[in-house]
Amino acid sequence: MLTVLLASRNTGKLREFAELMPDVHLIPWPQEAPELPETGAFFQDNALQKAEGARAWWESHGTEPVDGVLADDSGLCVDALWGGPGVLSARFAPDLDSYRDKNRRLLAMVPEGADRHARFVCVLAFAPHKGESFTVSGAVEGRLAFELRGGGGFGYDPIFVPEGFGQTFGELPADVKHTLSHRARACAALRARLAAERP
Ligand code: ITT
Repeated sequence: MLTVLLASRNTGKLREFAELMPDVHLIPWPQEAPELPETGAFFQDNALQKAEGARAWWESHGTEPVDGVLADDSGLCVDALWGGPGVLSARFAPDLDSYRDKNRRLLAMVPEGADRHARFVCVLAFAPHKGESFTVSGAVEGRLAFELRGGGGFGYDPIFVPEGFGQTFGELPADVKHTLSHRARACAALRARLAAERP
């Protein structure tokens, strides 16, 4: 079984990775570990920065050997907001504490009658114990709902309706989200890449 350090403090992501990769032994990023900087302009830069930063820290502080370190940089890209909040999704509306309020703010920023197309994007970076890091990605197209719907998922799930569905990710069961989400698609690409490298 592959043992992977998951360089994320986002509990929503942690839960999803555990569900999406039940055959991988995932070690959560320890509480006492430092905050991982993400200063890049693109999802890919930030994912690599987090994975490699975590690998460097684990080399001197790790409590068990790992096959590699996984980091996820993701976000919601809204066409009517020129792709925002995008790479800044975790830092959108820092004056608001709850995602309920952040989601309301985001919806209020979209002008009436505007194109409501949006997509979730996920870039995963994998830094192997030894060797070169690489990234894979996944996306899911959809549109913004007109109000928050559903209490499932996390973050922007209650305002995102994936293409082909009438319900938001907040309303759809997790196992449905996992058949089509940006993170599920990126995980499938990661699995394929790892299988090719470790037949
Ligand atoms: P880590 O860096 O510790 O992993 P983070 O929350 O800072 O956690 P990101 O910088 O990648 O992670 O920010 C991504 C944000 O995009 C996240 O905080 C959510 O608000 C949102 N997001 C990403 N995937 C999502 C999903 O599947 N459902 C809802 N919101 C999502």
